[in-house]
Amino acid sequence: MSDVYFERELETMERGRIEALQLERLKKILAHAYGNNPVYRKSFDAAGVRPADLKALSDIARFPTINKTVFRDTYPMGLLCVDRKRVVEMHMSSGSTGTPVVMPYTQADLDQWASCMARCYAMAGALPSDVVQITPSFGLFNGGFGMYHGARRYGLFVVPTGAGNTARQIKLARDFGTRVFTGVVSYGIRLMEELEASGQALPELKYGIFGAEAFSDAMKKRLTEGLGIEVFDIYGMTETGGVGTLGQDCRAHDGIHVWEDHYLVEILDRDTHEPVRDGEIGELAITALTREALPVIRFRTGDLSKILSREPCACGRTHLRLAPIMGRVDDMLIVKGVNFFPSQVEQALMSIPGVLNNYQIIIEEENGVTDVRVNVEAESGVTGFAVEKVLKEALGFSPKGDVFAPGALPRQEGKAKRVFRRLADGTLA
Ligand code: DLL
Repeated sequence: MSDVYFERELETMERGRIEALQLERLKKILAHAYGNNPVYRKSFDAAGVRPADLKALSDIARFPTINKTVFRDTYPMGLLCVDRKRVVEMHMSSGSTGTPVVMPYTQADLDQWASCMARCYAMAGALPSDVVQITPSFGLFNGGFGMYHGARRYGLFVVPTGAGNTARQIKLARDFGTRVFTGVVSYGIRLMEELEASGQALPELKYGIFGAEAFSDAMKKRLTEGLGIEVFDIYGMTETGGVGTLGQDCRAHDGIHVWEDHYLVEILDRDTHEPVRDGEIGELAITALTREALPVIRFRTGDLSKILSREPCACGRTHLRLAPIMGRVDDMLIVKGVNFFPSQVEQALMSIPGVLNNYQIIIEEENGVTDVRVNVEAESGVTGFAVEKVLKEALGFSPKGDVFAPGALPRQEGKAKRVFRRLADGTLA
């Protein structure tokens, strides 16, 4: 397969060289965090480890893990590892609990972000001077600016629309000949629906880069076919430095390549937090090897995945591949003794002909028993009974299924909210 690269040599390094580079960088970053931040120093001291104890990559397991709580407890910048005067930008996610997570950047961090993101554009097949339309919002959310920094680095022509106003997005895509469309997954769906409803097409459009939300294979297929483009699953988060820092799938669509020269990947057992073997599902933990202002060390992301392969890929890249994110550790629902993830509900719903793309999973208590109701938009002819049958086969129990007319269920700007709880007064939260 012929492929486009942004940093060919680094993206195709043989595994021995990747691991040697990781070890060298890991030693440096542990010393940097320990030497320059009291929160890290205290936590290493409490675990009885020093940066100098790390002799091999596997020794990372001796160091303490962190999670979002540390960010929240040290708000706004208690994890900073450089002089405050060197910080040039910040991004922030408020998450579902509303307590913010802040990521500060030095100029070198912005350059690192731009390079990771530029690799993602190249990996999708984009060429310098292609037109890219950036629809995640520009602001505290890292999506808009990250895609912007990377596009400038790669030399794309940026149409920075930001979020919303789909009719205008379509007009601009036509007027400027957008070849690469970027967005959160639910915005890709919105674009597809609006094009279908208005009978328009975007003949210049070739690539869609979507992420920030769980992305079932069935939804990828719908977007690929509905938009008539090649669809990519891009991954990243505030804590690792934003969209694209962790990687994306390539044109072989055989897992998400993680930029291993910049990040060390571990998959941990969800309960014990001990590393698991390749191929086993667990919580993804990330150590940032090349970030200055706030390098995360063994950050438990809350995302569930598994390592698919460390072998070279058909695209020529050698960086390991992760399974698409299956859901978040705390997203797992337990109803009638059955554990399942919202992404399984999506996968099942999208397999039903006539079922549309907008749905809600509602957890409700009736007489002290937890139950689940799935609301979905569908074309006429699809019955609640048919939906329940498919859900029963997929999940192993029967949630209630209610069918709504196209456009009847609420939609959110930005990341879609899919799971709701019914409060005592009947409203959804
Ligand atoms: O969502 C970064 C991003 C922006 C990625 C635009 C892709 C496109 P946060 O708001 O900090 O950052 O949310 C990070 O979103 O831990 C995952 O749970 C989820 N997430 C991000 N990308 C994917 C993906 C951005 N490709 C959190 N598939 C992460 C599934 C994803 N979940």
